[in-house]
Amino acid sequence: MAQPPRARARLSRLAPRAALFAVLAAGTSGCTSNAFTRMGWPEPITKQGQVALTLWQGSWGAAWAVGAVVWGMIVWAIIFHRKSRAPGAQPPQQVRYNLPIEMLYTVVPFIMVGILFFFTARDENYIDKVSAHPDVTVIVIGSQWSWQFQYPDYPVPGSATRYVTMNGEQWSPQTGNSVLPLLVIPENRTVRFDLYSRDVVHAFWIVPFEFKRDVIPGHPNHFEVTPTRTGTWIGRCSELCGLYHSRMLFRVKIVTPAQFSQWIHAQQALQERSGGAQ
Ligand SMILES: [Cu+2]
Repeated sequence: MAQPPRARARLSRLAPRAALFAVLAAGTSGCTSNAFTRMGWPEPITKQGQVALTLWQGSWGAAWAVGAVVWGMIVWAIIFHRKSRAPGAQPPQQVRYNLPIEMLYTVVPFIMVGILFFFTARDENYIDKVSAHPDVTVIVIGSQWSWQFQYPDYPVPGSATRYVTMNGEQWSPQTGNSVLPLLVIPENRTVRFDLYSRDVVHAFWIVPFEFKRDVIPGHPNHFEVTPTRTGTWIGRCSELCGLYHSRMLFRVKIVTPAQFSQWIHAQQALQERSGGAQ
């Protein structure tokens, strides 16, 4: 349909501005943060998390590339293969039962799935890998509705658990985050988690690890990470485990190896004096 000249003139005035706005929006958001390129994920704080993020971004990149090709072909077909309005026009030549094209339809998706499968399997193997001798081991015990952390490499003779143990309390509006169980781990060291449950199924989740794992009664689970950044985060239970599931939180502190050694030895001495974690 032909547009009136005034509307067409306005469109041609607005189009460059819209294009400029799109370029600016993409440019400025890219400069201030790369949240957009992470497609909703937080910044990873472990080596394994970085691998998961790269897989996520690669999958999106592949999906956008396939989408661009498909949309391009749709637009091309719409523009160049419209039905002719000429009287007596015939339908275009049909390509049903064209063997090479039908084989292409079948083989190309198989190749795409194969490529996604390859990278997923490779990265999953890396993320699931545990070393024979991790630098630090943490025993994680989930129970309704809190966590306990034990460090079996650091004994506390005479205490109930025999190791350095962090208890804390469940989150409450009165105390807030101040008494949540505290998990301290060193940066740039291999840290192994052994997961146990005292009652029902929980799940151990530190969001910027880009990873969670179920904590199942009678079925010990484990995994290993190498933290890459110091800081403090909140950990969660991510498996609905009863009334106060949402309050099953803990604090995670990643510190330098020197700070970790200082902290764990201070805890050891403190808990030895007091007969264990209070
Ligand atoms: Cu739970």
